Amino acid sequence: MGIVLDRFFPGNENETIELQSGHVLEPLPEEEKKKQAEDWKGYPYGLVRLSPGRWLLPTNFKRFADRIYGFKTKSTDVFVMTYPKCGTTWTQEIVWTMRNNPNLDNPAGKKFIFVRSPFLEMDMLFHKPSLKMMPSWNDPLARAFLQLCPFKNPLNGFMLQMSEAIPEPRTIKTHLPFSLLPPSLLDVSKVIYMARNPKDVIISYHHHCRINAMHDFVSSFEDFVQYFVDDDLLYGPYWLHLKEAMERKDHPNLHIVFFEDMKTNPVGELSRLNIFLGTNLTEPQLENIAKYTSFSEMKVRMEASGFNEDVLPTFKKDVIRDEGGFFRKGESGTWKEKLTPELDEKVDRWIQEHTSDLGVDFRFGV
Ligand code: PPS
Repeated sequence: MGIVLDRFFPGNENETIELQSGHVLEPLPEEEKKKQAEDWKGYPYGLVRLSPGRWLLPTNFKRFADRIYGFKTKSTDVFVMTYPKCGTTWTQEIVWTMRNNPNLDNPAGKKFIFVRSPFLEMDMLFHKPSLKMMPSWNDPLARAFLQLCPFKNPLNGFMLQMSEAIPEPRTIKTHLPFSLLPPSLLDVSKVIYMARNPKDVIISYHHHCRINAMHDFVSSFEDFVQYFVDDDLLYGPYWLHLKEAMERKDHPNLHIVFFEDMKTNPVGELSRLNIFLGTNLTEPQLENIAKYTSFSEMKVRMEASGFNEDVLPTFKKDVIRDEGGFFRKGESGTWKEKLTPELDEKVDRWIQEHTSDLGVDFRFGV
């Protein structure tokens, strides 16, 4: 038996509704809808756009938007927030480990990451009738749901209810921007925002949208870059996502970290996190955690536990076999292998237009 989370049709695709966040959720124009349907096979119920911001999200977002906006946060919560592919999973593992497994001897550390650290809005992504989130009740996520939410209906938001139910201190993952999250988020809880240079984000996001049937991107790499610079990818616009974080950068409950800095100086970045989180870990503990959460160790550990195949059943095994899985390269600068001079110029122009005034100094890898 499997749980099919998308059985609820997300409603009339063509309706315009106002959300509690103040955004107006609208259908895409017909022309754009047609192109999306040709290039993306993972969005059978389509996508919606939210104004202001032009945020692009699955139609299913409207089922969860107000509940996410009204999500009751706690003072012990840490939200790990990023635009997709900026290193969320890495940061989640670091934060969870620093707070719950500082000596690397907690058996709970072996549990699948989403059981320990849920993905707040994940339910909206299960929007393809053929996708079964849980292959069986033996699945670790399904078992965790039964334990944590015994009388709850998973169809009302499987991950959302897990996010509510997990014990404190909660470490919660989200790709949503500040404006779609509870307005008091930073006053109540801590947020770690991870940013990554957009050129590497494009490469990683393209790979993700090809391996993951939730997106199922079937067009060319050139088209994907165009989607990015047009701000037409899920969770975009990238620059506005980053801008909303940068505008709050002086808030004491916000910690901004760059993928590239974490890569070049993990122990230094963990020391900064140690202060932000108030975890009081020793230098040797931080060094051990940096090693434990390095790309090579996380890849081996998580792939051995079936991360690509069993636990994320929406991943396409044939593409993974040929092109690598979720843990692709974990490096900075791999865009140089893939962006042609023309595409690179296009992205440079986009960076110049949109991000040069944000006060961020991207490092593009050596
Ligand atoms: S997702 O699907 O949006 O939540 O992806 P996200 O976790 O944000 O980002 C995935 C990229 O992060 C890389 N990764 C790591 N890099 C370095 N060290 C560690 N430990 C690590 N873990 C994950 C992952 O490989 C993706 O980047 P690419 O460039 O594709 O390899």
